[in-house]
Amino acid sequence: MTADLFADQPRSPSRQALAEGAWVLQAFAQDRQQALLDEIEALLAQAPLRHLLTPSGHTMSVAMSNCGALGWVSDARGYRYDALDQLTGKPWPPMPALFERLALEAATAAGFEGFRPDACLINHYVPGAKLSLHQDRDERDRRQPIVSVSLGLPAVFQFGGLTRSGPLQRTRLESGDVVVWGGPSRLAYHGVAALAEGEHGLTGRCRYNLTFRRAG
Ligand code: MD3
Ligand code: FE
Repeated sequence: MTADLFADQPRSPSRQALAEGAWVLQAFAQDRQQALLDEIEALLAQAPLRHLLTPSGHTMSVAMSNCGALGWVSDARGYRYDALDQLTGKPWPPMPALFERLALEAATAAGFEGFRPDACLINHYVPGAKLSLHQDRDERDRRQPIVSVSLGLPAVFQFGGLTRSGPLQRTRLESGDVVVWGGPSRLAYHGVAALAEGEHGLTGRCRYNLTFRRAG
């Protein structure tokens, strides 16, 4: 067995400012990774991963699903939040208590009080999958932060300013890292570079990202 088939070495939690209002909480979810992955597996059995169409008709390379009262969806009609999963015709599965707790704790650690997410987008990346530079602007209350949790293979996160053409900062996000975006960074452009080939001890050849939002 090679070293990269083992789970990551323990890392000590630390908080690092990425920009004003944006914090990387390194290893914040480290001790909950397997429990989070178990929940993800159960959620995806109820609301399977699927590749959504962008409004311009392209298929996204990242596969997605949701849990919580609202789910983020994209199709020819545009981007929006919807209470129903089009694939199953049913509401999205409820958000696990473990997810709600983690999102609240991470937001609090970054200085945002009382974060109660009603939407959790589950993103699934395999090597080559990427998320082009974009803003998250489909949520009603932009005073609420966004919390994102990385699991599995590492990703290079690209973080820009309030215009698409500004310089990009690049940060490597590893399994167990949590990022909180709020305040002046809430509408910053961001994306994820094409996932590199690899094998992770907990997820195999993929990365999950959980994105918690107050959408409604
Ligand atoms: C920066 N997902 O689903 S959230 C997304 O790794 C998305 O899958 C990323 O971007 C991923 O929309 C992680 C990162 C994120 C979310 C909101 C932000 C970064 C942000 C809002 C402002 C600035
Ligand atoms: Fe985003």
